[in-house]
Amino acid sequence: MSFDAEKIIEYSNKNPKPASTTFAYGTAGFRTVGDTLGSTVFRCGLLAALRSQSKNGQVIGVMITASHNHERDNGVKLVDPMGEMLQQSWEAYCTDVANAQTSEELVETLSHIAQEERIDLTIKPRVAYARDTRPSGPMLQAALEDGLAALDVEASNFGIVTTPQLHYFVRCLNTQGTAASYGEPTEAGYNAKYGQAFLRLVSGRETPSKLFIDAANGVGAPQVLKLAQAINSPYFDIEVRNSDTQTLGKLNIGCGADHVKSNQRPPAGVSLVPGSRYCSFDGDADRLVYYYGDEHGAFHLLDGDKISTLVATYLRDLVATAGIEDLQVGVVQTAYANGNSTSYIKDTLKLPTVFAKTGVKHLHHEAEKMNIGVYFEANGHGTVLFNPSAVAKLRAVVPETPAQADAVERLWALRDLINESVGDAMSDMLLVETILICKGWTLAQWNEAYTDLPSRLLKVVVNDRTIFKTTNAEQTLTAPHGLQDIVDSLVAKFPRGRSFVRPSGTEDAVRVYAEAATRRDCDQLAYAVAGAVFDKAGGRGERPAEFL
Ligand code: 16G
Ligand code: MG
Repeated sequence: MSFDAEKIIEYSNKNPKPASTTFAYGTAGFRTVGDTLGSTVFRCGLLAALRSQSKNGQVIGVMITASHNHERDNGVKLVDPMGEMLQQSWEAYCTDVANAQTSEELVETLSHIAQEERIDLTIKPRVAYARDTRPSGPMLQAALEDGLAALDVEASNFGIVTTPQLHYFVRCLNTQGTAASYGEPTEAGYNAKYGQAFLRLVSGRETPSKLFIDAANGVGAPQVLKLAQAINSPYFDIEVRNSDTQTLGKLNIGCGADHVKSNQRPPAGVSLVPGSRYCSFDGDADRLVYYYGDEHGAFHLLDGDKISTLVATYLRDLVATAGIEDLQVGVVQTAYANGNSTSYIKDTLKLPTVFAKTGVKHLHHEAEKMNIGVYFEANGHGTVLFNPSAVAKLRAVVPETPAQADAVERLWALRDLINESVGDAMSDMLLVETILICKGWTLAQWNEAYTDLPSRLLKVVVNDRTIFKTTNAEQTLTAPHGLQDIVDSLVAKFPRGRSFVRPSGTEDAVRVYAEAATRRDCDQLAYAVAGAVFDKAGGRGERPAEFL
């Protein structure tokens, strides 16, 4: 059995590759100007079909989104059968397929992959797909559908949903009717599963005040309204801001989780009232940050690190109350985690913590190694994983007291509340709300756990970012030669100083992170390191301004 080459070529000729562009499957798939992505998305349809066949006909997901990026951009990524990110060894295939220059070369590349992976091409491929609200979405969806038609895929279109919802649907489809059944693969099924788990956990407690949600003018807006409708309870009293998905030019502009985290200020359209509660999603609703304003007008951000410490503390305490021995809660962070959050986890919570490289797939794999792995990036992207040994231990408990029974029941309910397939702003928000309701905490009380060290993130544009190589979870540069020594000598000048340099996986730039005991020291360190990168490694455009 081989491909119907003629059919692939016919469809491929309808979706020609722009000759001069090279595409790369980066941290979160392909991402660039939406109008140039037609051939790439078409080809992802073909590759998703092969991936499905290589997984014995299980459903593979394809999501068309560029998350927090500008509306003119778009992107595409593949989702593996359990709702996790595409296995890394296949990323190179994606890049190869996207860059085949002609339709004939494309068929050759596909045949090569089929041989390499020993794929049984007689298996019926199955693919589930969705997109966000971007204007290039319909055009790219049509390109994807061409790819699916070219290989006779059994396809399910989930319409306009959040990225984590698509991950959830894929996992549901592949576990239906098994012991690992994850839920109904529909929007209503998603809302019922997470909504019911939430109500199980909070019923009987005091109802919280209204939560204002900044939906970045993206797909999270309509979806969170549907979730609220399904929950239909004063425990989830929300008001959605930045919910305009119709007007061009609004998506992620001046709003959304990335804007709030990067600029450390509230989004457009939201003026903070002391005592009120706020959170932001990003454009595809897989990131979440909370924030509030105090009576002195100061802005306080509760980012992914704060979410992770809140969740880890809650889980640790429940495990202790449940009296389950050898069930360890651990935390996975990236180098971007604020230094004080890491100290808090180690020294106060006394929980194990490890660093992973940036990007959900890296954190996810580290978290899988823990009994209960809590993973969050500082930018608000993350979730919790219960590995099979944790589930077995939970199942084996025979509670002796009502308190123990309650803790065990709550751990089960939490597992239902959490989208284990991938970080999910809506599910994470319900998790945070649950913990705050159960503790009776305000955002200010949550914020008391530790105080962030001042930090600064800068971007340096260089001639060639591929010359930057890192090790030690991206905290140490191994190339360009000598640059790490300079960073080390700068860091040594500042109390509690820490800084690292890494090439971005999503943009043509190098990122510089710095933190130190004071705002002034932190900024001096950040600009000194950025200046060194610019001078020693081919900086382009304007040299990062010295901090005065
Ligand atoms: C992508 C990643 C995000 C990461 C960011 C880093 C996923 C789904 N998304 O958005 O987790 O923080 O890239 O971007 O993995 P950078 O490499 O440009 O700094
Ligand atoms: Mg996102």
